[in-house]
Amino acid sequence: MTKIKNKKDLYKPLVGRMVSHLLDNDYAGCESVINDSLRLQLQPGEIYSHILSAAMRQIGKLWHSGKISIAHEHLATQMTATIVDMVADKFPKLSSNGKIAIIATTSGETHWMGAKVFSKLLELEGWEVHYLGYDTPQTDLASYADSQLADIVVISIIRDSYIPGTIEAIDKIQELDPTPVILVGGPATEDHFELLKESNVLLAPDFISGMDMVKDAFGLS
Ligand code: B12
Repeated sequence: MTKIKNKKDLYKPLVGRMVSHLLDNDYAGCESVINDSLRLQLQPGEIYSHILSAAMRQIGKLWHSGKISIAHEHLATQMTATIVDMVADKFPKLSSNGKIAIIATTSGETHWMGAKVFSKLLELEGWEVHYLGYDTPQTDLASYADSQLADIVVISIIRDSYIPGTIEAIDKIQELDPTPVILVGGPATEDHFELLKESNVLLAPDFISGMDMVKDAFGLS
């Protein structure tokens, strides 16, 4: 029997299969990858981070190197929305913890996958989630959070150019009373860590550490 040295050995073939099924418009194939992940006892955060996001990053590389077209990338992106829901539907959901989360990307940022994935992870942990999708103006995000008495506002940011808009949103949300916890996640947070840290928000480099931070902040196990 082949010995699995570490988890990377588990993830790699699953990612490869996911990429080819996404490019073949093969939902059943994608579901078989998710089912195999469950049999290997991968948790939702691992499937989202190490299988689905990793597959989308590979699709991005293939697109940038001209090996696939924008049409293929768009197909994979659309399929991913369904697969994000499919993963969550395969796991039991905790009962309600009575807390409310608002999740969005700010003005201009159209990369929605990180926000959608995090909304599913919070739902599985018993949160009431208001997932606003992408491209929400800063002022509207703050007033919506106010109207819902949100316990947490999660902002996902992929591109550097949206850092100023994200800081503007943070400032507006921090003027609310009561002030919700704010968590910012996504690749752009790593390059601008020091700047965002000054805003006194939680900064998460990945989905799994983001969920750990949320649990710590609210004393949830
Ligand atoms: C699909 C895609 C699109 C789709 C977006 C649909 C979607 N999925 O949301 C479309 C076609 C719309 C698009 C458009 C563009 N895109 Co695009 N896109 C991608 C692609 C291929 C996948 C994005 C994705 O879904 N990744 C999956 C995510 C979830 O993976 P991840 O970011 O690595 O996630 C990990 C962590 O970052 C973190 N994380 C991520 N989000 C969050 C959120 C929270 C709350 C937390 C806690 C953690 C967290 O956790 C994950 C691991 O645990 C990437 C390639 C890539 N490397 O990601 C390029 C990429 C993001 N795009 C890029 C670019 C440049 C563009 C365009 C400017 C292209 C153009 N010339 O028009 C436009 C900009 C649109 C805009 N106005 O914002 C660049 C961004 C470079 C940069 N840093 O600025 C990338 C990296 C490609 C590249 N290598 O150049 N894109």
